[in-house]
Amino acid sequence: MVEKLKKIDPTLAELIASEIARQQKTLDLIPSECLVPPEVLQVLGSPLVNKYSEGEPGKRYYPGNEYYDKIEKLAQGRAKKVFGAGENWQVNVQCLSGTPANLAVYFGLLNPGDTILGMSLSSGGHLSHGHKVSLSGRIFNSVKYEVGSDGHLDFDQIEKIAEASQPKIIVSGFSAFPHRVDFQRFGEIAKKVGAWHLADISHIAGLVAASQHASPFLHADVVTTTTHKTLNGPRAAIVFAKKKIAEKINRTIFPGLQGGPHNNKIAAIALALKIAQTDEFRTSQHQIVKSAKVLAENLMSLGFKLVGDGTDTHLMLVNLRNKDISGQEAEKLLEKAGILANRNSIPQDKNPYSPSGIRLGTPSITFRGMKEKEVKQIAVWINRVITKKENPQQIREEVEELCQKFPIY
Ligand code: DSN
Repeated sequence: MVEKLKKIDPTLAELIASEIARQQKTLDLIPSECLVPPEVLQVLGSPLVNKYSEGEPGKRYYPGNEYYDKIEKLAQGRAKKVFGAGENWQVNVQCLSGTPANLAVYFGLLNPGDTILGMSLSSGGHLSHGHKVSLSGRIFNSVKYEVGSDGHLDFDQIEKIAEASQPKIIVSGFSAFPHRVDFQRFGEIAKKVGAWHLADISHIAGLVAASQHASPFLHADVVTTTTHKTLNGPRAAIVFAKKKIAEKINRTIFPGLQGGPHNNKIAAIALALKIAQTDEFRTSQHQIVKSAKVLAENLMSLGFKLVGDGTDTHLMLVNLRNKDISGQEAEKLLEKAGILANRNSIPQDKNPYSPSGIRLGTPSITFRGMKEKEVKQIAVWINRVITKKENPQQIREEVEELCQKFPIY
């Protein structure tokens, strides 16, 4: 296969080889990224790519879908099993990714101008939770809540804002929030104001599947998740909805927002969900959280300030305001040292392009086999780059040496 590709398109073959080498030589601390098992990659690149199957299992607009029906049902059944979604839930595995999944929920359940209450970007919310540059904030009226001054969720404030703004949807679940989410409290507030509760568990889906984080299913009306973060599957998404509202969301996904589903991705979701039921997966999720704690503690003992003073998930947010360096500069220097960590807004930041934080996470390095010992070393490297301003090239050599001991495949 590789030899054939080299013949047909040496330029592309070279670029792919270079990217694989880059991944091998780099420490990926971006918390939304993972290291997909080779079998999932195989399924993604299988002949399942060749087919159209608009519609749903048993009700397609194309012939020849006997096996796709079975594959999609397999993915749906496993999704319900892995997340413990009971009889009153329906599942849709056709969404191409997280933002389309959230848009399908809004467009399915709301009318233009209705209010969505979500967390602000600088507090850790996601663009698709009502930010003004996203359709979620352009078509709908977006109201925001912030984390409290301690970096934690302030439910009194959230309840007050919900009562005042009367949203139709309250979004819980975040992109850059390092602590556990109390889905029950969100559910109670949503019920009180007559709103739907959408729990977006994209970041923590793997933790939820492995019981490392409480499940939202008893407290939400809709649960969305991408499948490529801690869940470690293909780049796609799943939408779970209570049966009474599922049809509206399903019809928004197809034919509202999408045409033919990507069958290779649906099969890869099915496989990722099978893997998510193994002891090995559960052990990895446990290690992800353990390693994140160790990284957070070590960084704090080296003088770094963390938003919310630590983590109890897979990610943390470093506040760089006391370090005389912007998030963007830190991101660049770390990249030169072979460490990928993305710049991120932190509370009170105004400009997401030039924020004062960086976001770090442990999923990718954990799936590579790294544990506490390596994580402590990583904290030292981050300190040498950001605080001591050592030559990143020197550190890069040390990083590459460690990476060699932990091959990505
Ligand atoms: N871009 C993803 C993240 O990094 O959290 C969310 O879409």
